[in-house]
Amino acid sequence: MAKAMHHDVIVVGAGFAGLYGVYRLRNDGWDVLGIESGSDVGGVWYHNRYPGARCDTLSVDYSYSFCEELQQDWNWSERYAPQAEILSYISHVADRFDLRRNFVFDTRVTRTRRNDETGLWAIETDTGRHYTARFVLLATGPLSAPADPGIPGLAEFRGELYRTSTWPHDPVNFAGKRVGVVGTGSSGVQSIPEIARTASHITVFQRTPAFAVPARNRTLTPEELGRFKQRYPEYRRELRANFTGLTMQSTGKSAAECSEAEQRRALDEIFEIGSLGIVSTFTDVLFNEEANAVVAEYVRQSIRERVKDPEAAEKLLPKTYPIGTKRPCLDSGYYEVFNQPNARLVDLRETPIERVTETGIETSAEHIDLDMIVLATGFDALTGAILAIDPVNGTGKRLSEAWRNGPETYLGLASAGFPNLFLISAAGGTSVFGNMVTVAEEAIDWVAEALAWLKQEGLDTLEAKPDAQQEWTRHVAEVGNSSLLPGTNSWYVGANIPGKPRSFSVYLGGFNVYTAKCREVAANGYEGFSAR
Ligand code: N01
Repeated sequence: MAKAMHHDVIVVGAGFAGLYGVYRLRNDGWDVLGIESGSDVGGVWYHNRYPGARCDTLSVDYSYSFCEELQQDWNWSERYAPQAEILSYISHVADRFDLRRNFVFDTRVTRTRRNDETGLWAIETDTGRHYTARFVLLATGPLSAPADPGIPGLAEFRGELYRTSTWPHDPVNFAGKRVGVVGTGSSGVQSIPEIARTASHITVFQRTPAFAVPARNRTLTPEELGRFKQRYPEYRRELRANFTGLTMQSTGKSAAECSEAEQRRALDEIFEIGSLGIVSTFTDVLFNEEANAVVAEYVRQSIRERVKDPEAAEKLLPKTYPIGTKRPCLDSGYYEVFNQPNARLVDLRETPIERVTETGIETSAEHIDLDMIVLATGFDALTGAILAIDPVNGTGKRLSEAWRNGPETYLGLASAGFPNLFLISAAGGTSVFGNMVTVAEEAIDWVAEALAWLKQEGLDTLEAKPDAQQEWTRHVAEVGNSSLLPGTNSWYVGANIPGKPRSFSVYLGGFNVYTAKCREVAANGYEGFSAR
């Protein structure tokens, strides 16, 4: 085997988190290498280039805050940025700070094993090149490992087969084609209207209807952007002080504290803005069934109004789970697709898919001929990309074994028994319930400060203590269990992956509370970690 190349720190992933990780740690004087499986920077924004892909949080929020000049110079063109613009932003950041020189691309990490004697992690990759590092940051993304939909016969299909999560770089032409889309989460809801625009026919295979509200996306005027820029640092501080790190719409009251007329007015207002903030209209939407039902029924009514055929509308209504317990979607013309003569909805709860054939999809009721199948079938969320790297500690214990009952972390930043392996935007933190860019910046800054502290103290190892991890994991579960989220089958709890242990492991105590806790731990000499 070729000799391993050594670096102080290895960062896996060149998405928002990995790029900032390399930037920050390099600035701090570490010899850092980033490893990325894609051919360039961007992470999920590099791979998920399906038509209609765009951010469903505000562009001015979903961007780096670490450099005032960067946020002053960059001009977002739309309220919700399309994938191509986000990718060119990420590319601009890589150019501006000359980050590509610290990365190897087209390189997938296949295994990560620690040697306790040397204190080094050995990183194996699919190119045959190997690396060692004392510190490893897994900036692999909570929604980046595609889930296998487990549909029999997929390999037999002779038409064109695409996945939204690994969309080709060359344009895909839908014109004159009979397209079948499987999946109606965010990726399906975003891509279906774009595909329906030019396909000769589209069949949407829906297993569970989504709650989607109109994005009301539009261009940002220079005046609007100017208003943000005038007070960007202050705006960022305000965001960091709230529950998600994102612009939130809320009455600040529980549903019960509002009269019916007030409830209606608040929902109308937020619905008109076009925001996922519809699920934070009242403080208890995710925690109280009655409050939840008010919002859920409001959105269901909006769907009834948008879909002309009452039978199709009925099938599109989400009725089996509380709103927000599967991630809601922002849509741009999704429900209106079902008013088009070239579109059809197949309700898989009535007629499940039996198999894919050479020429289409066979349900329990019929065979549907297709020229193209698009799988918008989701991700092995939160743990999939981390466990794909197969971290093994110095005693030979796999992280997958340590997490056999669900992920256990201390603050979402580290897992006991796996020293110097840092997790970014992972289970146990606010992760997917926060502004993913700010969440990543906070985690990276925390790790960078921890590494600087170790160096200053003449130490080189930081490891979560089992009791601190146990207590934190218990707390995360306790807060989660006070909400409605664990009760729904969703990717949040791993229900979309057969055999995955069911666990709700996102910290729902709030981004502001979480970051304060992380800072407090650091200020108390990395309380709950053993440093040596
Ligand atoms: O995946 P999903 P996604 N047969 O898991 C269905 C983020 N994101 O890629 O619900 C038939 O939400 C599955 O059905 P069911 C965002 O956080 C953000 O859309 O399991 N159907 C579901 O309908 C989002 O939540 C943006 O019954 C099958 C769908 O496929 C997360 O990524 C854009 C099936 C999967 O929906 C994931 O979204 C896109 C099968 N065998 C994504 N297997 C932004 O806007 C699965 N399904 C930033």
